[in-house]
Amino acid sequence: MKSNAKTPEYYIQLEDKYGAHNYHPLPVVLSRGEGVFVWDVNNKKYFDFLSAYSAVNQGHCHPHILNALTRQAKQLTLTSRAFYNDQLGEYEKLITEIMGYDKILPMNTGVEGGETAIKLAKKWAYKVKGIKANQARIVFAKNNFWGRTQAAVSASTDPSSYSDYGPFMPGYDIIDYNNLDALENILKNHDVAAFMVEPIQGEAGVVVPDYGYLKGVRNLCTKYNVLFIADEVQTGLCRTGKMLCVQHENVQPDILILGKALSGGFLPISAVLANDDIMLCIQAGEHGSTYGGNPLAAAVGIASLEVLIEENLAENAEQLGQYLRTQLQHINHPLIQVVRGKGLLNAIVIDEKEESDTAWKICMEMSKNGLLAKPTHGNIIRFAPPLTISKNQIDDCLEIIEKSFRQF
Ligand code: IF1
Repeated sequence: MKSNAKTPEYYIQLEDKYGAHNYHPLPVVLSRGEGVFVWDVNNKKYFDFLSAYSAVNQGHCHPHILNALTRQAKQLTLTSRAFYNDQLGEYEKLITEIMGYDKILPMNTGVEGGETAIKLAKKWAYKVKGIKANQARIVFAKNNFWGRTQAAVSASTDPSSYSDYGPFMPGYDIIDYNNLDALENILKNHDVAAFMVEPIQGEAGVVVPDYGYLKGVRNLCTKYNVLFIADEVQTGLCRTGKMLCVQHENVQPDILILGKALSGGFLPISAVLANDDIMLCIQAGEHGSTYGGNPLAAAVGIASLEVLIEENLAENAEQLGQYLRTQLQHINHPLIQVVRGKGLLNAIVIDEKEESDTAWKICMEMSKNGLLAKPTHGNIIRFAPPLTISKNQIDDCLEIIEKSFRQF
């Protein structure tokens, strides 16, 4: 049966009846995507201003990645790491050269990247730094978000993420984001193995730290012999106008976590990168994953990285991001309190309380007008289109956004 023979309500009810209720989606049922656009089951066309939380930086169904996927899918998809395959090494060589690290450890989801980074930091802490057994501590920033596992929600300060999931992972410390004094204070404890931080806090509402924060983090971590783990799952891969967000301050974290756009939306692919002195602390049999580093993912990863570079997506994100923010700031509307972001990772803060449903209602209005965005908290709307978007398309989007605010 053709999918458009059924109504959106049909699909919404199916998910509602048979799926867990762990999400509250906008009532739009999508069935097709191409570039910056998605279409619903009624063939209504939308600009995608979420990009699957920055997983689709290269645009939906990018032909170069699709080609790599189908070519490799017919050849060999999964071997497990019990054997070598002819794709993984090529991918490892490419990504380490691009990112500037000796080695990569391939995983699948972003949260597994975070888990892996922390395990790696702990190994290093015991084997190299000389922390006593089971004493290693990991420091996080308030309002961090790195996924849904027990270890990740143990680091969360958001009750909707952690409530009723205890007991929690021990050995964590939480400090204020964008506060170097707080960081220095806690790093004085010799048991601290690592500070794990997002260069821009995504889920917190696209919170951009002061310029100099990342350099300060780098310097303090070096001074106190603590590993700097950068969670670039959302900010990485050209989203903020550079290949990596930390490159805005020219710093290199000790451990880098990537995910999301590493596949341009085709597969869950994540990666942890580090130099040999750290990465080789994990030996054979001490960490792994059935799907991590599979040949299909490796082929898709190569193609996804190629698109980012060949299409100059960092530069496009930087230029169009500046333009988008400037134009958004020109929309004179009493509800628009702040426009902030970097590159094409942006947010509008609505002049309302966090519990309000204004942001949701504005997203509904924009959806009617052909643009999909999702609120984060009740009063923040994220604007993160695919990085392949053109200036003309941004202008069309600005028209939709302005109109939606006026109609509201
Ligand atoms: C959900 C937000 C985005 C992440 C950072 C690791 C991960 C994420 C910086 C884990 C995941 C997600 C997951 C998605 C919603 C989402 C999100 F709304 F929470 F804030 F992107 F903006 N580090 N982010 O942002 O990656 O395991 O999911 O592959 O509902 O959990 P994952």
